Amino acid sequence: MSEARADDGIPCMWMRGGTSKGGYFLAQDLPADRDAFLLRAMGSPDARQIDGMGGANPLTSKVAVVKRSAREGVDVDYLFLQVFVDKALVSDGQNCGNILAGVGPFAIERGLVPARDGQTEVRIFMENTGQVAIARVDTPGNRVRYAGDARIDGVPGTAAPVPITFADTAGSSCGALLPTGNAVDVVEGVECTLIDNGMPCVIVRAADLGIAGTETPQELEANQPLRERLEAIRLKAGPMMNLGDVAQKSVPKMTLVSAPRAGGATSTRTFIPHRCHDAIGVLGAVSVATACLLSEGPAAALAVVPEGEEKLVSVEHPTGEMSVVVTLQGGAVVNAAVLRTARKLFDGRIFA
Ligand code: NQM
Repeated sequence: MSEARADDGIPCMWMRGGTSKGGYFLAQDLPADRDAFLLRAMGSPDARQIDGMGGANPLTSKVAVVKRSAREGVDVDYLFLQVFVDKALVSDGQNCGNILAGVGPFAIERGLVPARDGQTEVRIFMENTGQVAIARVDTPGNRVRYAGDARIDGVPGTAAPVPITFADTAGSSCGALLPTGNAVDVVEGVECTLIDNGMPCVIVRAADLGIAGTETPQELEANQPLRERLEAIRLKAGPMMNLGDVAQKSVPKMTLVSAPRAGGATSTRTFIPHRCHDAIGVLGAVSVATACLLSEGPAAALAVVPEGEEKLVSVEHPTGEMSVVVTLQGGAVVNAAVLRTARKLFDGRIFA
């Protein structure tokens, strides 16, 4: 923490990471009143975030705090912070695999990791959940390149690929992949899978809540009885997942699954937890993909998954799909890989 005065501004890079967007800071640059500073910087609490940089959606009100790592075999430590839009709350209670996509480029740009000529591997310790992710960043001529041919659903155009690999994400926040020990629990009369393979998620069949699973996020957000039902399930599921009282937390996420419609493994609509995601979170998708591989449960029953110890599980979402490549050992997912892209939008000082 620095003694920097907020009215002098603080160095910050604004980046798109995957399908999310937010401010990237070096840990040393943040002031002692970090959370108050970030709330002012984003313009929270306010539904429009009119007096700050936030985009009036949880997906665009995010922060990465990055520092050189003291851990062996790790380049940088990354702490993800969710700045709530309409509450005066900054939470480190979840990780974010989309914002993670910008951490490698940011770390190289800030000189925390030397760029190689070609591609640079950045090993990132995710402080929120205690695992390591490996990101590969395009660095021709020892400089980060953002332009490229990779396309991810939910983002227009193309950009340089940032492939990311995760290992050992099971039980990241809940202590176990299936924190209740069951693949199926009945919560509020609805069959659910309570799962955490990087992101705590409650997976329910869309049809069990009276929806098709093809609705737009706007239609689902306008469905007040559905939202109340989902929140009632979530509040019960939180303690069952070892997350305690989740009334003020952004986990668990609520994923409604239905049969795939575009050749994928499953089709999803995800509340994160009170807004409906236009796509799906990265680690959320890893958790849903893992649920598809269980022999029981709402996701597994409807899923179409390929054979083999290494599988591409395509998780369909409202704006396309997210491909998760999972590696199994003895039936358990030991490794997951996703393709993301990131883009530097702005580098300067932020005033709050
Ligand atoms: O699950 C949204 C996002 C996320 C989180 C959310 C994420 C992840 O799309 O790893 O990426 O679920 O809050 O950025």
